[in-house]
Amino acid sequence: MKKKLLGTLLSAAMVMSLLAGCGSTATQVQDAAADAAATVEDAAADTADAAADTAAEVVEDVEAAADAVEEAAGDASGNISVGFAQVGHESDWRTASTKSCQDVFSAANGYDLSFVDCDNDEAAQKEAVRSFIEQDVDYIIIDPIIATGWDTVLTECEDAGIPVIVIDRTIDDSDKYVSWVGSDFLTEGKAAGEWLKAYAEKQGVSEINYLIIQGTTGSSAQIGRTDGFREIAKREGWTELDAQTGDFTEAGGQEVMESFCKSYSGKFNVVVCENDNEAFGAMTAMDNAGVTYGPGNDVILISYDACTAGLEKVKAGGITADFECNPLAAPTVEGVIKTLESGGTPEAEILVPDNWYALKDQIVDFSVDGNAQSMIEVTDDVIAAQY
Ligand code: GZL
Repeated sequence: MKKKLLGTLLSAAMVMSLLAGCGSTATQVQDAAADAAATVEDAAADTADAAADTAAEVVEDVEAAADAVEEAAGDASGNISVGFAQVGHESDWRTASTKSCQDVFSAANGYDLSFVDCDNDEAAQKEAVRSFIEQDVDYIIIDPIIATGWDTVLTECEDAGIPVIVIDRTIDDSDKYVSWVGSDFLTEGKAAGEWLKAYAEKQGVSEINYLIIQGTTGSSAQIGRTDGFREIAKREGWTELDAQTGDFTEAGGQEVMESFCKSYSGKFNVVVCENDNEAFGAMTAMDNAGVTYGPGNDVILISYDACTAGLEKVKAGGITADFECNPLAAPTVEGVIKTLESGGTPEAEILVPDNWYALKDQIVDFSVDGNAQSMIEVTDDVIAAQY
């Protein structure tokens, strides 16, 4: 293109010199000069456009090369890239779940983990998943803060060809994921209810007036535990005085229990906390309100998770019974990924086992859906081995 511009310039110069040399009028020379200038300007513009096009092509080529290098680097590491959108950091259970995933999906084990703590923010969690799509990770793991609102972003994962594995809580409005690995929350709720029935009979408690401090509203853990316990409560004719969310946090549990102590003073004899951290907060509130709880006291205190600190509260006679939800699902999730890597088809649903805990005198025989249940006596050794 430069040649064209150069040729045009030379041609214009030749015309000017010929006109000047053969006695043309000044007007003729001016007109010719204007024509020549316009011609040169057009040629220069064409040259500039061509240069711009070339530059854009060069930029595209450089970007493509950079992408190729980045992809090659990833492939060269040989590591499997995993994006994990975690609920947040709201509880001891969550801390154990996060550690389990970070321990399993480590570089030493052949993984490049992109971990996002979504701080209990549903929008942030969707954003994290979309960032994993942008990164073009090999797998996406999601612990969904709440059970609904997932089909759009899971469709984007499917369109991007990235398999999704759901851990812990469930997604109830889309099936665009490979596997779910977690606990049976409905059974946890039923187990708490069936245990209470058997324990109340043993203790000679004929009337049950209970309060529930629920988990994060709309999370499958909250839904399952509430529904499971209420199924038994309804069958046994117990009275539910109130149910409010403590959002699975200690502060939330304390705040709700403070309100309950004011509103239902002297009227309740059972408190169900849908995780240990809420129970810790509820204990503080009941202490401050002069309400006694635990074996041999005014209130039967039921909790879920059975984390180490929760079992310590059982041992100390605070929590009466604790219904575990196992947070250590990461090794099972890794098994799903290994199956996929080897071209296999993993199971769609994989349950991790839960146990039920109490002190010796609070262990009773009970069944859930006709299945006899065993309980683990809380001892120092059991506490030391817990998550
Ligand atoms: C249950 C899990 C819950 C725990 C809480 O599987 O999602 O979330 O019970 C945690 O401790 O906050």
